[in-house]
Amino acid sequence: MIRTLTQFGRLTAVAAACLLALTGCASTAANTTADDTAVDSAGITIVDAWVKSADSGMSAAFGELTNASDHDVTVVAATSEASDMIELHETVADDAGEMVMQAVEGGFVIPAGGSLTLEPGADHIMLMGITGPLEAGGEATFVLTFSDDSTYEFTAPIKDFSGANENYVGDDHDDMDMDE
Ligand SMILES: [Cu+2]
Repeated sequence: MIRTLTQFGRLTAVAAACLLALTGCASTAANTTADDTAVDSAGITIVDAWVKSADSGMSAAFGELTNASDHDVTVVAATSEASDMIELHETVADDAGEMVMQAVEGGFVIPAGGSLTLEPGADHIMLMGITGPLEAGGEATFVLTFSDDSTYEFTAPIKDFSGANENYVGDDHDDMDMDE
């Protein structure tokens, strides 16, 4: 019973966040004199961005996203020439207590006037299938899309890193493990 209530509470919170996002979009659209600060991308910057080097398969991108605006901003998608498919991942403990990563529902929320850190073992931008080797010393460019359809582009250096090997909770579990 307690577990059910907790899950329900979480779902309610997610639903409330979605409603808030929708309300934000609606009021922006209705306000024809909105200045640039109303565009989600206007207040967003990323610092210390980096991508994990990899020969093939999966990799991940990290960094600290800062939101200088007065409203929460939600990253709903990311794209890059470095990977055909990209997901926004969170890392959680599964029923057995093992840390696993999975697509985050609703995207990454960067709080108003705050920041969101993407780092190994936590939230990250998941490159599901890199299009070529990512070699340390190189760089990769990403485009983030926010819930109001505005976008933010950044370029991140590629670095060697031995961690960030959480298992992926996907349909094809064995094939989705990150190789070293
Ligand atoms: Cu991941």
